[in-house]
Amino acid sequence: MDKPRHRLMDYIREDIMPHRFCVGCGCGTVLNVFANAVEGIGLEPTKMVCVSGIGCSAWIPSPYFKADTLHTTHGRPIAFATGVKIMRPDLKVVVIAGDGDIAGIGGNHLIHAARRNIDLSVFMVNNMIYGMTGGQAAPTTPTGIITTTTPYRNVEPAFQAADLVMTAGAGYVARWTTYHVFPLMESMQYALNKKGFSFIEIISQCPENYGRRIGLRSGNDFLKQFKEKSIRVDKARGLSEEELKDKIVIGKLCDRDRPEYVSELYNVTNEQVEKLKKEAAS
Ligand SMILES: Cc1ncc(C[n+]2csc(CCOP(=O)(O)OP(=O)(O)O)c2C)c(N)n1
Repeated sequence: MDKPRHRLMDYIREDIMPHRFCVGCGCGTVLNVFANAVEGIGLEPTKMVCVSGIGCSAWIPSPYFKADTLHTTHGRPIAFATGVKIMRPDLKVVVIAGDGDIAGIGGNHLIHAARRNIDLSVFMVNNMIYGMTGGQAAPTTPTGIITTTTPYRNVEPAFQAADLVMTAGAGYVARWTTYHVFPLMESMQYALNKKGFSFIEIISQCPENYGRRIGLRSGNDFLKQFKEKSIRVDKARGLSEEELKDKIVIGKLCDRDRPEYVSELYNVTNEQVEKLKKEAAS
C-alpha cells in the first residue's frame, strides 16, 4: 500500500526530510504556517521566489520550501530580493530570515526597502538571538538577558524593527508569535496579497541557544510565555510604557497604500522610452 502523503508535501522538499531544526525550535512552526498560507490562497510556488540569508530561520525557505529559492549572504536577503523583484515584477518575492539577518546586519536594507515600499513580503523570525552561531546577543535581545556575549546581562534595549519599518513607510506591518498560528497564517496571506512592502515580525523560540541560559528549556515553555505576555494592539493602545513593559503587542500595526517602487520605476522608464521614440520619429 502507498504511504499516505500529507497535502503540504507539495510545498516542502521531501527529499531532504527530516529537517535539521532543533527540538522545540519555532522554525518548523513558521514553515508549517507559511506552507498553509501559500496553499490557502492558491499561490503557485512556480510563481514565487523565496529569499533568505544565513541563520537557522533562513533555512525555512531554503532548502525546505519547494519554490525557487535564493540562499544569500548574511544580512543581504532584502537586497537580493530587491534585484529579483525589479527584474521579475511578475513573481511573488518573499524574504524569510532571522532578526540578525534582517534587523541586525541587514538593518539598512530593511529601512530603505520599507521607505521605497517595494513589493516584497518580509517575514522576520525574531528569536531574539543569533541562534545559528551559538547564542550571541542580537540587536533584538531584550535588556537583562544572559547570552554568550552578555554573560552578566544584556544592557542594551531591544530594537523594535516593526516600529522602524512602520515609520520608514511600509505598506503593511504586523506582529505575531509562534503561539498564534492561525492569525499568523491569515496575516501572511494578507501580506502575500498586498502590493507594497509587507513586514511580519514573528516572535519565535530558540530553546537551545536562547532559552537554555534563562530557564526556558522547551518550546512549550516559550509558547506559554508568548501566550501570557501577548496583548492585542487595540488593547495596548492607551497603556503606558510601564504597563507595556515585557508585553508582546500582537496584531496589525499598520496597513496603508503608498506608491510602490517597482511600478513607479517602470512607469518612469516607459515614459522616457515613449519620449525618446517620439523625438526619434519627429
Ligand atoms: C557577513 C557575516 N557576518 C557574520 C556571519 C556569522 N553569522 C552567521 S548566522 C549569524 C546570526 C544568525 O542570527 P539570525 O539571523 O537571527 O538567525 P537565527 O540563526 O537566529 O535564526 C551570524 C552572525 C556570517 N555568516 N556572515
